[in-house]
Amino acid sequence: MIAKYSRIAAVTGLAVFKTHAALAGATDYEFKAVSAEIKNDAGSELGVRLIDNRTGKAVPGAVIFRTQLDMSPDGMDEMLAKHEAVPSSEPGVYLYKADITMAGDWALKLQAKVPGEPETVEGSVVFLAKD
Ligand SMILES: [Cu+2]
Repeated sequence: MIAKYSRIAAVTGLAVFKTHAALAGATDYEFKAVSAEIKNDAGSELGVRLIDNRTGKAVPGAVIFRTQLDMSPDGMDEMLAKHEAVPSSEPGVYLYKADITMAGDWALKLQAKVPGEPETVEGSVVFLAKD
């Protein structure tokens, strides 16, 4: 009886794996810091690289339509920093200038539309601001 149950579980697991492989999704993408250390200063530059984890390659042409920069990693969810997108010369890298007002960990939270991906891609990238 136990053996029979295990066999069903194994078959079900395989089916789930196949479905996932066939359908790409938002979780195939990841935002990573270009440099995790930033200056605790006005006009500090933050860079993120959008990676397709299936290929390991950077993804250009994403439209990042919503961002928030806050100190949630240090328990200060309501502490926000003003920031704006600035042009990047490296494909797949997205840059921001931010007015950082406190040393410590900041999270840049992003929502993006990625070419060929119907789901919204979300990310949260932590930067350490140093004096
Ligand atoms: Cu703070």
